[in-house]
Amino acid sequence: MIVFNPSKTGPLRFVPSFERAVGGAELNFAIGITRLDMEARWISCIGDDEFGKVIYNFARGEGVDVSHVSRTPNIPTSIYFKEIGEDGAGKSFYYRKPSPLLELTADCLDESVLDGVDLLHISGVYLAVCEHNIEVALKLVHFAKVKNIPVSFDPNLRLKLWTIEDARAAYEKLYSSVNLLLTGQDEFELLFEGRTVKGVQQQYQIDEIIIKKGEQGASVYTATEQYDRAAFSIRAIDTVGAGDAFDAAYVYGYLNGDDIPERLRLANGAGALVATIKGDNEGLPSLQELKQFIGDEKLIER
Ligand code: ADP
Ligand code: KDG
Repeated sequence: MIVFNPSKTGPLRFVPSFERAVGGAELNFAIGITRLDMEARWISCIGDDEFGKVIYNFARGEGVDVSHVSRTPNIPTSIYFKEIGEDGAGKSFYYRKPSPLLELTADCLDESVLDGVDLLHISGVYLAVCEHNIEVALKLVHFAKVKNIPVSFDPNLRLKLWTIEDARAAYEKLYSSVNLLLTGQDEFELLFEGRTVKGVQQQYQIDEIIIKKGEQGASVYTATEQYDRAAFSIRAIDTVGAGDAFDAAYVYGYLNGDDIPERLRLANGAGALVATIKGDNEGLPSLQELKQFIGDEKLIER
């Protein structure tokens, strides 16, 4: 999506100007991965219009494989305006119906889309956008299972896009295929209505449930262990995208063979860095920036 970042904080009706940038949970995640020197392929459909060109070129410039991003002349590229509070918390105002994703159906994909892929990541925002997207996601998950590729899923619940009941019904179809469930604490409570993490994990046999807790850090639950890690201390400017950054760094660590405490450290670091900069993905760190921030490498400023 195109995101319009406000020139000042506070209610959108008092914001006179915006800066055009690029956002979208899935692309943020893909960029998070490429900044950490791993390869990412983004599957999507955007408008064949000026904003679509901005997104396409931006993704390509970040080194994301866009060979499976199609462009349609029939539906405009989606946009959203962001409101930012004094504490850095964001509100979204969407202009995305209809979505170009209407033209990306399950028939457009065959197994080769996952050739050379080590992990499939799905964001729940995608599922909210068009009814047939769950069918597309299930087809991809099927390909992933055939190829023995792990699946990570972030529900990224957006109640401005659909109801909690519709979200629950769609996500329910995925949980038992998910290896890593990366979710916010409030989101987990809303989705699972008071059920325990252990209970959810056992029911769907999810290898790891990762709970993101904003400035409180994050926790990971496996079948036998629980790991907790505090957040890094920062001044939050714009927290939108912190969750995607966290996911990308966690998945990076997972694929790199790092243990869970190390993955949590990397992920908390990436989430914090994104929250310190205005924009959904501008703050996504390179590997070196991340290592400097979490204290593994010395930072030479001048
Ligand atoms: P989501 O957007 O998925 O709900 P969070 O807001 O929980 O995600 O943020 C994801 C991660 O980013 C957190 O678990 C934490 O590591 C980091 N983070 C977010 N906000 C802050 C903050 N104010 N201070 C430090 N770290 C933060
Ligand atoms: O996670 C960040 C996303 O929320 C943002 O980039 C825009 O994908 C987006 C959405 O639909 O909210």
